[in-house]
Amino acid sequence: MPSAAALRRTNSVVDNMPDALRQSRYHMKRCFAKYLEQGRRIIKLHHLMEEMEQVIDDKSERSQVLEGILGYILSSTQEAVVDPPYVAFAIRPNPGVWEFVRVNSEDLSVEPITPTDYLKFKERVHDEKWATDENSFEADFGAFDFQIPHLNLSSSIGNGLQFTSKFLTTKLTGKLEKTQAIVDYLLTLNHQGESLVINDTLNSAAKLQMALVVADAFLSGLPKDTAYQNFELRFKEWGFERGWGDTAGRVKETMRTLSEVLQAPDPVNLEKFLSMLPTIFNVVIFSVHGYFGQADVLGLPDTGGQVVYILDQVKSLEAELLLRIKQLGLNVKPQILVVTRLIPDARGTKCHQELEPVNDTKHSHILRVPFQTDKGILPQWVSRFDIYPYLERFTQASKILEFMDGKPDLVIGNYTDGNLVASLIARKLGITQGTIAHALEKTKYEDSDVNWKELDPKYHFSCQFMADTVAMNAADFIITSTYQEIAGSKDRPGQYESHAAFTLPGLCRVVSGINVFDPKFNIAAPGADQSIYFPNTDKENRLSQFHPAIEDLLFSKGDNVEHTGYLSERRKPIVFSMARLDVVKNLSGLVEWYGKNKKLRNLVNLVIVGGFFDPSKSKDREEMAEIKKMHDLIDKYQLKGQFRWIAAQTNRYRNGELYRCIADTRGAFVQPALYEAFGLTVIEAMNCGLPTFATNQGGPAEIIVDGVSGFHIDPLNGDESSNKIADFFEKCKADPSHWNVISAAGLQRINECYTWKIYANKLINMGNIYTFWRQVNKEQKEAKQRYIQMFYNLIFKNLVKTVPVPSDEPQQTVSKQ
Ligand code: UDP
Ligand code: LCN
Repeated sequence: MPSAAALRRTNSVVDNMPDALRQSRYHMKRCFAKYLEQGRRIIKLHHLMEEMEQVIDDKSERSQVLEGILGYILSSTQEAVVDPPYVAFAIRPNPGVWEFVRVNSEDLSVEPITPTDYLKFKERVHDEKWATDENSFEADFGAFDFQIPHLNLSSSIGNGLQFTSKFLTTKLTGKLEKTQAIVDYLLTLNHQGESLVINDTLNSAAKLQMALVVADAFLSGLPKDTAYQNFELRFKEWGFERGWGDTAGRVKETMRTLSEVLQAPDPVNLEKFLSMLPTIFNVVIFSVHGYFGQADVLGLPDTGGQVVYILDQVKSLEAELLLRIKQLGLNVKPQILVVTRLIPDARGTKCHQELEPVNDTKHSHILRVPFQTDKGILPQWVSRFDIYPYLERFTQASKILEFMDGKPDLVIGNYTDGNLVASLIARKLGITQGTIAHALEKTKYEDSDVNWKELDPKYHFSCQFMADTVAMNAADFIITSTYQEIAGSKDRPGQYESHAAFTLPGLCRVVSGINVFDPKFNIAAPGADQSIYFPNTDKENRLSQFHPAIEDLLFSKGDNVEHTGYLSERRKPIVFSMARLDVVKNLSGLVEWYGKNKKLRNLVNLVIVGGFFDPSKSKDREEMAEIKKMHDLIDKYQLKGQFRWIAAQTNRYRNGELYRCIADTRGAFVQPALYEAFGLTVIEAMNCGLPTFATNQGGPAEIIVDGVSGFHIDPLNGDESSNKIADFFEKCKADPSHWNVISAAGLQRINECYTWKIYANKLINMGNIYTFWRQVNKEQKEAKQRYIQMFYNLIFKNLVKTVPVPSDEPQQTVSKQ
């Protein structure tokens, strides 16, 4: 396809479109006539192209038309809406950047239109009356952001922290008085009412600046490792409180950084100084729907990587907080509370226990709060899609405060439900809020916004999209695992980007939902616990106690409750995959690719972990269908002797060793998902030294550098993908060192970018810097909060009433995708 270089007069697609259409006028008129044939409708790019191919059936004529600007414009088009005589186009030349036009099919004239007009085009397909009603409800969250600076380069999206520091710098630059905001902020820092850093004696920038000069001269005369206690009293007299550092050397460094900021603010020193401050001690993390537990929960509905992520996050966060607090010279214990749902009907898990310490931590706990209905405590699990009626009551700040010594400093939500609850608590307590989506549902279902009425009875997307929009607007900062989660890739819009402008016809037109150029977006990728997932070559730490069980799991002959199928040639390398047995994870796709590809079957065995083999054991409709499909594929491709199917595994330590045993066979990990938001299994496998092939749809495309630290595969092109895997093994057969090269490059990639240490450091820096930003930006934040509150009360709460509260009958589940 032609590139943006094809654009002529300006960079705007809209400006170039009239010329482009004029050049191919004859063909274009026929194409537009074809588009109009079926009347009003929404058309996706591949259909636009297919219909064009039908009209211009001569290949060389078609490629002539598609060369140059028109081809570029069409390849950047996400969708079009036909509303005779017009066709409206939504064009996305770059991640996060959209242009909308309408083309009159009669004379091919082109007019730019606003996002609002484009949404109206879409609505007319579904609900004309509402679309044309001048008083239909419109939500415009962007209207409150006029003072907030935005990035404008697609490549800068997700670098919010750096940009915020730059913007703050401009606010503080000028006369010394401009830095008073820093002094005012420092005066608010305290731990349980005890002042930190400075006290009222230093209540102006001038006084603080002077005191820093005196302190610096004094510290220069001390050995670097002198403990703070040795000069604490003198510092107190000058107006300094604890929190600058544990030794003279560290205090001096922090003070110097502040002095430089006061003298002439610059973003690097400002970010460094704010990150050094004692801001965060107590953190509350919400992960509401459950099952949230430390054992025996993986494999239960809705319970996947989010639980793994949070447990690892808590451990790394506590370790980082302990280190920082020590370095600040404070004798304070951090506290982290994961608040989740207490489920009386716990199905053999500990999810009915109110309080549980988090393993391998000293100060972190899981607090479980039950869902209340008018009849009392709700005993059973409810799907995350049906969770909305319980969330407001769940938001009991008092319960949390009971367990914490004082107010939390930071609240972090996870997934729609946790993020909404976090927003409500943060507002109530006036504290900093971060959100993590893990996965937003909106992009997973085509046209899920305009089709909300059909989907609502099953998924309650109206509640979900509104809750997500409320939370992402209320949040002080948003943590994402990848760039693509925010702004997608060249061809595919990001998960957040899909909330920029969307519409639920008959209910609400969101003309500005979220701006992906907002500096609140930050990428902080998770890691995998490296005490569990480490390379197979690390012989000393291998968990050999699991080897007999793993030997049985992989190679024993007979079927049992844990495994079915067998591997007759155990010398062959193993291609391995592990996931929940959801449609979107596409494990059955991998089995089919393998079944079809003779070359691959000759080279390797296939082992997958996921779900159950017995459909009657599953409660989930989609999982049942996948189980059946797997059995059919085993028969169809006669996989006995080459394929082992192992049921879902819940022991992480054994799973770690399992990955390594697969690496011992010089095998590979394959993640074939149709779409994957991030993909923890990808980094687990890479940590264990397994060469990894992962979907190019979503996060894994960013984790792996194709051909260097692993490989990308196209889940929609099974033949190409299975050949790519086969080629790898063929190459390894000819040159065994190839396997080592890819394995080592995978590990290098992990250690450079995907560790929990890197994550925790970034997260606490975000907590510190956005807490300051909140204070500086107070008035505007309050105005926006009022709007969000109104939206929550007038729209969201009414939608919640449409979600049924279950009786005692067993519930139907819908699987997480
Ligand atoms: N997992 C597991 N047993 C299974 C399937 C998955 O322990 O049978 C773990 C896997 O190791 C990973 C998590 O569940 O830690 C899945 O996370 P991922 O991000 O890959 O997908 P999600 O389930 O969150 O969509
Ligand atoms: C949810 C998902 O769907 C995965 O892609 C992520 O890896 C997981 O959460 C952890 O963030």
